[in-house]
Amino acid sequence: MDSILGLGFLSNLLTSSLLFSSWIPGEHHTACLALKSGLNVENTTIIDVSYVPAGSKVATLGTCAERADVSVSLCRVQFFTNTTTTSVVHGEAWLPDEWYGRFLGLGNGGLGGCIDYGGLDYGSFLNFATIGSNNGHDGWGGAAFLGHPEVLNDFAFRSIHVEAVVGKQIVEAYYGRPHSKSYYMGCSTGGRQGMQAALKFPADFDGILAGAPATDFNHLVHWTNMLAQHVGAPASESSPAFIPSGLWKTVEAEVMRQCDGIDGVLDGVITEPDACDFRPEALLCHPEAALDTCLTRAQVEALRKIYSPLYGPGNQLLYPRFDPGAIYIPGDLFSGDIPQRSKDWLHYAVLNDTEFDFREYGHEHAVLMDEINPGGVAAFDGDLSAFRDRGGKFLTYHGRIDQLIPSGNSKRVYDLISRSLDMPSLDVFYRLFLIPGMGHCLYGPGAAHFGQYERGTNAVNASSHNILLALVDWVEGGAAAAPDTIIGTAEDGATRVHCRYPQRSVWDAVEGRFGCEA
Ligand SMILES: *[C@@H]1O[C@H](CO)[C@@H](O)[C@H](O)[C@H]1NC(C)=O
Ligand SMILES: *[C@@H]1O[C@H](CO)[C@@H](O)[C@H](O)[C@H]1NC(C)=O
Ligand SMILES: *[C@@H]1O[C@H](CO)[C@@H](O)[C@H](O)[C@H]1NC(C)=O
Ligand SMILES: *[C@@H]1O[C@H](CO)[C@@H](O)[C@H](O)[C@H]1NC(C)=O
Ligand SMILES: [Ca+2]
Repeated sequence: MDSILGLGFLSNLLTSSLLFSSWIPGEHHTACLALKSGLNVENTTIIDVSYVPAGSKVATLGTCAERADVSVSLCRVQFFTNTTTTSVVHGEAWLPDEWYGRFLGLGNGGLGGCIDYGGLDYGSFLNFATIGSNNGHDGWGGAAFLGHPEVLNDFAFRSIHVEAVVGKQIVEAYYGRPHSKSYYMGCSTGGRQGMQAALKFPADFDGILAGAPATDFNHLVHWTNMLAQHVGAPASESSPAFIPSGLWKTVEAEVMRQCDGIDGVLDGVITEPDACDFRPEALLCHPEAALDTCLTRAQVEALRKIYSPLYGPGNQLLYPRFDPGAIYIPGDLFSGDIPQRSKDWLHYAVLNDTEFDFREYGHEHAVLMDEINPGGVAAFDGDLSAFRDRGGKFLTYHGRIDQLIPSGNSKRVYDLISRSLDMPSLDVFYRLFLIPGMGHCLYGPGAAHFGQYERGTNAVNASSHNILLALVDWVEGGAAAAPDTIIGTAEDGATRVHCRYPQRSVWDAVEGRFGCEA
């Protein structure tokens, strides 16, 4: 059994004592279908219950994906919960035959609206009873928020709480006993939801895995809009500052030329982007330069702003800078228009004016977003004392070439919590792993696979290489099992140790690899 989930002493303990080894074939099936009439959860309607054999593809709820993979045999419960008279959360519980007693809630992405089916498959594969929801509305966009403040509340803080409250009851009804420990996993908006859960409902989860959290959400939206504006959005055709996508390749190569070697290795990965003092003027056109590989003064000026932190008029920091090394995403920050998620947020949640013209956008809108803070979405609050005092464990990670949420924000959040709780080191309950060479939540030239998101990546079975399993070890094994490092695996199979902030990742020329230094 422990080869399936190489968790060392903990998994041995749990697999031997808690597995439903006494169930005979077919019994899962019968118990599953019995839930159709046997579930009675407040405000909740069961849509369907079905037993799904390993290796199936199933139709999904909602419009985000057509079909989903099911890797292990499980009981699937689809439901909706009325959170108020004007709002409803749709969700699914995937209850694997082979259950180790653990509960796992899942987050969402962007402004969605989309049940994380990849996460349901991954969680149930790792023997968690796994619950995902649609965040209170369907699809990737934010139109559902307009005129529906309770739908906004589901998105801002409530849907994950519904997963915990409703999901735990479904789990108990099916397996005939309550879960042992509860976990949460999400990235981006899912990271913000994890932070929100720890702040607002500190008893919901014993362990939270929150990737690239979109915390200080309103300022993140403002930063997104200002970066787009630096290159001329939303009317970039007429802007001398616009940088065409082809020229971004030149910029990225120049960033690497200036900063790749700072960490001692020319490997296409900038270990510490904050040590990179990128000078865009190196690309300024001079008479001999080829015009498609050099920049005008206006373009250089735009880059200078992009690679600087965003300050308000009173010189207060609003958001950290774009990480040098982060790679251009077509259709996003620098494509010449305001990204759709930002438009939706302003149109449907903040201004309630679908005609708003982004040529009018400015700092006053940041002030307005701060004032309204729809649903308390910001989740920028360092007081995690209730979560800590319950014994909760929080793991977070952030790719250092994140193109959508700068990794500096996770350092800033660490420092905010540290100040708020008066704890110079948060190691006893909160650990941040910074991942060199990883983009937003996953992928990149670095060692970007460490079990953070989905199946199908290398080395998912060992807690040394899998941050979700590392969280389980920490919650269930206590301080001695806290993760000091996480080993990531790159596309080519090479591995690298990732360090917890504020430790630094340092090249060891003797060993020929990176290690961590306090
Ligand atoms: C949920 O709301 C719908 C629509 O308002 C209503 O028909 C249904 O009875 C409610 N269900 C529960 C379980 O409260
Ligand atoms: C059930 O719905 C009522 C009324 O809409 C609400 O006040 C209550 O909090 C809901 N309970 C749960 C568990 O969501
Ligand atoms: C827009 O609507 C939301 C609720 O859906 C509300 O919180 C916000 O204050 C409204 N914005 C303005 C500018 O009135
Ligand atoms: C992980 O476990 C699965 C299922 O037991 C197995 O197929 C796979 O080979 C294992 N992977 C590793 C890296 O051990
Ligand atoms: Ca390097």
